[in-house]
Amino acid sequence: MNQTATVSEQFDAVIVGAGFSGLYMLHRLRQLGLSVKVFDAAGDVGGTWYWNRYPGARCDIPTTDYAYSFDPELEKEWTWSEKYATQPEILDYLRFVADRHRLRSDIEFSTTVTSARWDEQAKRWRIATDRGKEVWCRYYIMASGCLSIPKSADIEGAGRFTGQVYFTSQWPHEGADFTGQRVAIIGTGSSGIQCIPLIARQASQLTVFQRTPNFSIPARNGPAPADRLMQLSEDRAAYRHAARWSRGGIPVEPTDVLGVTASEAVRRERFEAAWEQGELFAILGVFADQGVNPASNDIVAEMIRERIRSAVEDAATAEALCPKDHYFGTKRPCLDTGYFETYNLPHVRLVDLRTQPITSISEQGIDTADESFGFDAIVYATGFDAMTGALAAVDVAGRGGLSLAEKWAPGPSTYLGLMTAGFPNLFMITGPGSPSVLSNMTVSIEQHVDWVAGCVKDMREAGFETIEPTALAESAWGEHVRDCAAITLHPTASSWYMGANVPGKPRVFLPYIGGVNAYRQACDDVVSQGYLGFRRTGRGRDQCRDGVIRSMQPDVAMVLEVMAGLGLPPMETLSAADARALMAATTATRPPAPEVGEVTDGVMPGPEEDLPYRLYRPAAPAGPHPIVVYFHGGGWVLGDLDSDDPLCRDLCARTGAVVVSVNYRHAPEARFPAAAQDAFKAVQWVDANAVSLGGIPGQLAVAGWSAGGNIAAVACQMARDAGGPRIAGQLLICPVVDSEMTRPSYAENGDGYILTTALMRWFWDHYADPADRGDPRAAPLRGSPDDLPPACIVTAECDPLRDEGVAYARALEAAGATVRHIRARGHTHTSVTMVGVIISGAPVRAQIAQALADFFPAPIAAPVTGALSHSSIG
Ligand code: N01
Repeated sequence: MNQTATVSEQFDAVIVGAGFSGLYMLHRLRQLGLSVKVFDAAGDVGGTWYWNRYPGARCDIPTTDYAYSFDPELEKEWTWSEKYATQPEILDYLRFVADRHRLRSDIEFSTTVTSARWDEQAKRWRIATDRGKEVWCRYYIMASGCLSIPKSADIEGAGRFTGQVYFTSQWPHEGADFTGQRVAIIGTGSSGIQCIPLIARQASQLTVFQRTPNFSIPARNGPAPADRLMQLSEDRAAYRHAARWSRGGIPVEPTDVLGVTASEAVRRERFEAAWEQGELFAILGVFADQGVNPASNDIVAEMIRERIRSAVEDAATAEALCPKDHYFGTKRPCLDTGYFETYNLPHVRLVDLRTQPITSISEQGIDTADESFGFDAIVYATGFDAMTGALAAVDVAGRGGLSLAEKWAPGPSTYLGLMTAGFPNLFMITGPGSPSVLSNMTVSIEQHVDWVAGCVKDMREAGFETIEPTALAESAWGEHVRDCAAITLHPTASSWYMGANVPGKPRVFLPYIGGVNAYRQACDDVVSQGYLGFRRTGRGRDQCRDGVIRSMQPDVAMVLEVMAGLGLPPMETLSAADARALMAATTATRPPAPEVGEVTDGVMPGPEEDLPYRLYRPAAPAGPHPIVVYFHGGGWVLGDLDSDDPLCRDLCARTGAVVVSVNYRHAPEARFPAAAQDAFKAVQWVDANAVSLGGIPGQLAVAGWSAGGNIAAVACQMARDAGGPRIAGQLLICPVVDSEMTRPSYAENGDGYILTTALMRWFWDHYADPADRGDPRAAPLRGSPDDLPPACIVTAECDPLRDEGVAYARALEAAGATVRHIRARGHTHTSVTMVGVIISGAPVRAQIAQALADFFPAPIAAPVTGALSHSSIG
């Protein structure tokens, strides 16, 4: 209870913050007829643009796009003077908006919200401020910004300095005059990079203390871009619509040029164009794969480093300014005006804190390990407690007194970045788990505000008083946010996106990187599915639509979308020959597969004819090696040595085992049990010839994917029944183990995920007569599970075959076999095996490789190299 509370008022909604978010939220809620109070610690509207008044402060999204779009008249009445407007101009714009919509009357300035408590009885929030005021509200909306709580000066001795101290994030309104002064600037993020050239114009000496060099490109500021202005004047609504459904909140034509495969000329040409354009989304989109592929990223990074080296005259300073410890784009890149050239001025010096760390700040200046510097002023451009800082700055207690700070101690957890379970009716504008800082903020802000306003409207119309996400929806969204980040290079950087700039802050990737468009679609889908993932209560009603809005791995979803767009005929409508030709055509377009030590083709005797095989030998360790006999997928009809070549290489490279991929006879030319007989014969032959193949006798495992998993499982049963050979383990990736097609996974995943129910039926029809389909050599789940080798069984969440794989794992386990069951979350029947295409398959294949390696007695190397994973940077 706030003892100092003196006044208690009731509002429908309280909003914290009067920046871009808060102002528009106020406007929208007023339109709905709600009573609203906005609190802001600042003396006027503006949010981030009220506080960050340092010299050179500008937006770095073109102002044609960095503006509200909800009010077409406003757009006509306001004209930006520059491509990237200055802070004073943006602040003027926000004042103009506040005046135009008469917003100030509902805003209490110079007032900080200190606590918010949910009252379960009243179904309202009780809000306290630092002015001793207490207000009650139904909806509590944090529009407090992503970058509004400055990091404190976390450097030893910071309080001792007797000269002037400035923070870029809290710049004095009267400005600062550095004429004739010795000035230090600590920090080279966007704020530092913007103010350094301007402060250098005044100061007699400027020393920049740099901990991490940053990528920056010239902003090329000037008039607003003519092409954008023309598009806006021709069809404003269409332009804004395109922005809303773009990846970053600005209409940009995405490229499909891959850095790794583009020619040097194309690489240069694309880079030059982006460099000349001077826009963040251009330089971040030179290549389609630069955000996910280290090699492609390095092409762009190196070209930027070339520019830095040519801009800075002193070679040692240039080298110190070249970022090398993070991939380009994984820390927020900057736009600058003459930043690097500033270091050519005789009175400007760079101190590289990597080689000369600050030991402490003294009364007179800054001491490093090597030198003592005297200064008249120190400017901290050291950044913010991003994304969660302002939310956690208020003492928020939700249902049952649950503290937001405590709930989020391991890292923030939200549903859509909009709400968090346990805190009914608390909305966040651009909260963690939403695109926010990775996008054009104004577009993301409008989308959030519109969603919240729509949600409040829907609740009032339906008579609901509270809304809150379910635990399932929230945790699944968190997984989706992590899945999206995990396929990119972003988590490898020590960035503020990761919380890495604040000591002790949990390292989680805070924003949603799946794109503004994908995110907007998810929010819309939640609503169209009756507020999926939310519980809404009121007037004796309790409506809970528990569920998960996105569960598929993002790259799998992308590939499915691309494939759907190709309009290929369904396989099951083709002849076997045409289906094989289609598959071969697809195979030819795959990216390069991982290198292995040696690949040789040969033939081995089969039961009726010779069987071609391909042997993959690892580069290391030196042989002999354990051997894995591998059978490709393709429904016993399709596939060959080429179809599963990338997977075989991947298994070989990751496990350090020899992989012998066998091309068995196919249906319909050779129907059941030909494939199974070939598989068993191949296992016998490899076992008998282990030494000449470079294998270790007795260390033999079998593996297979899909129908290959079927015959691998069958070969194990046949070997058991025949008394040999001894098989050390069976790796079954999404195997066909039964002919029964009625398990729930067929109903859930029978359509839309490449392997369909119809295709599976087509496969069975080609392979086996109905009367044979219960034979354990066709449906190993029907055979005895006793005395089988240890198994690793991989099932994919979105695979019709999932449940039979689960059943086989259980059957083997029940019979006493050692079973490792790997459940590939968010994957389809085919995606785990798509080496080099589906990045999210790599961690699953790493687990598979480990399971395979574990079949063998002596530990074998399971090298995960840069080519196989991008989880590390050299
Ligand atoms: O903050 P930052 P910012 N000792 O965190 C260094 C937006 N923005 O205010 O990288 C020494 O990026 C720190 O070093 P390191 C934009 O999204 C937009 O500049 O942590 N150094 C880093 O160099 C931006 O990304 C605009 O190793 C210390 C710097 O200080 C975000 O706001 C303009 C240190 C902080 O960089 C934040 O930008 C401005 C220490 N103890 C900002 N602590 C535009 O629209 C930190 N550093 C153009």
